[in-house]
Amino acid sequence: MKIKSLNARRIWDSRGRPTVEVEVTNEDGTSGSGIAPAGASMGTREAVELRDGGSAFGGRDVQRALAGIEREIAPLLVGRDVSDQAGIDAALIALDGTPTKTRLGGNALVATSLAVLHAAAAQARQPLWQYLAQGRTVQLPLPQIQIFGGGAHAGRRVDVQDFMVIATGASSFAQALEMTAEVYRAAGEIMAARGALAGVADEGGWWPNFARNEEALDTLVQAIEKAGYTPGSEVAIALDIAASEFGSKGRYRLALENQELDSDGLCERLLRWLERYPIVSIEDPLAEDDEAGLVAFTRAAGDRVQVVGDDYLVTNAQRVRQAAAIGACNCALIKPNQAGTVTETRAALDAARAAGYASIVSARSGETEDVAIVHLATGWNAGQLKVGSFARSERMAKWNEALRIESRPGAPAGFAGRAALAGRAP
Ligand code: 2PG
Ligand code: MG
Repeated sequence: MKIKSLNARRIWDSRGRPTVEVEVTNEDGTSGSGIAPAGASMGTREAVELRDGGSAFGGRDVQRALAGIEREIAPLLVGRDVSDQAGIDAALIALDGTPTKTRLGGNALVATSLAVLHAAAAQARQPLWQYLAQGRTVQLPLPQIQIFGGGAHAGRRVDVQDFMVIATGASSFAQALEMTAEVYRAAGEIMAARGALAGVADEGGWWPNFARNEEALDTLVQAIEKAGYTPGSEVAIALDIAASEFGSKGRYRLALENQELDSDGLCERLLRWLERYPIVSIEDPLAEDDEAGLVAFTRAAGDRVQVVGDDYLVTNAQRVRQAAAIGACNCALIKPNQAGTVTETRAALDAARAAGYASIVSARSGETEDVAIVHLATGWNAGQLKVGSFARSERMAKWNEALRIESRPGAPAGFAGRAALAGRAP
């Protein structure tokens, strides 16, 4: 089926910032749209967002990205076979011509690539996850869901970025959400009782009014217990340290504790947390430039817990292969806009799989009502999904979409559950 037209427009994301939406219409009238999300804590090697600069909207307008789509991308894609995702993505990469998509913008490319994918599924008259599964047996992913936001998503109120839970005891996606809803509510009640409730951070997690990073972990355990679950075996903790945000060149500054640690010191601190708390997954434990630290941490903890690479791997197949060769991380975070196209995103996932890594398809801190990542996680059988917290509709739209996928006739073959985690859960 040929692409008949391609249109782009500026819409607004969950932080009220401009972003790019692309709509692809096929010759038979079916269509699909894709929206670029936006990170706040970004890896330096990610596909680059094209923003206008200047004073309007804090320099974040996307008129240049839209102009590139209209003038260059649309003429290139109109008339092409919409189901040739690999060919279209290769043409987009060649048209941009830069290693990190600086000319046309990773935001323009990812919105286009996702729109093409959606339009291909629409003309095949299949839900996206099913179109991607291509008849293979797939499962709903295990969700990691934020309870407290921190780091760059909460004005750096605490150093650690994401304090999340994983419902390790759940046997369906629906049950995982039920359990998480109770923990989220309990955490809010605990904060309210302490007089510490102050709204939510960028991804909907409770604002982290804590005196120490450990206090957030203690509160998380209390919330799990208050919700009636056994920490670890029923509901466990996942962290995104996002260490690149507070450290580089082997020096880490924990502002909350007013401490500076070297790479070994941060490793030791995190290993102590692994002993004291029921943590099953830890993302970016060291900064993206601290490869030796990531290897050392993975060697020390990778058999017990999932060690996730985000800023360090940036959804790049080549970087995943390099990491696997030296033993850094055992799980890859998969974000389409870090790569820039659907095909490159899939290649990173395939590289993770080939290395024996687990994988987590992930949203960004700046999101919209777009639910594509839920379909990617399910249809590609990624095993895990990270979307932010259990509040705000840009997050809930995704959790709710997973419930629709799980409950409709012809649903995937069950739920990945705790078996999707790398490392051995406690
Ligand atoms: C991350 C993401 C999502 P951001 O670091 O994993 O939490 O944040 O989109 O700001 O990079
Ligand atoms: Mg991260």
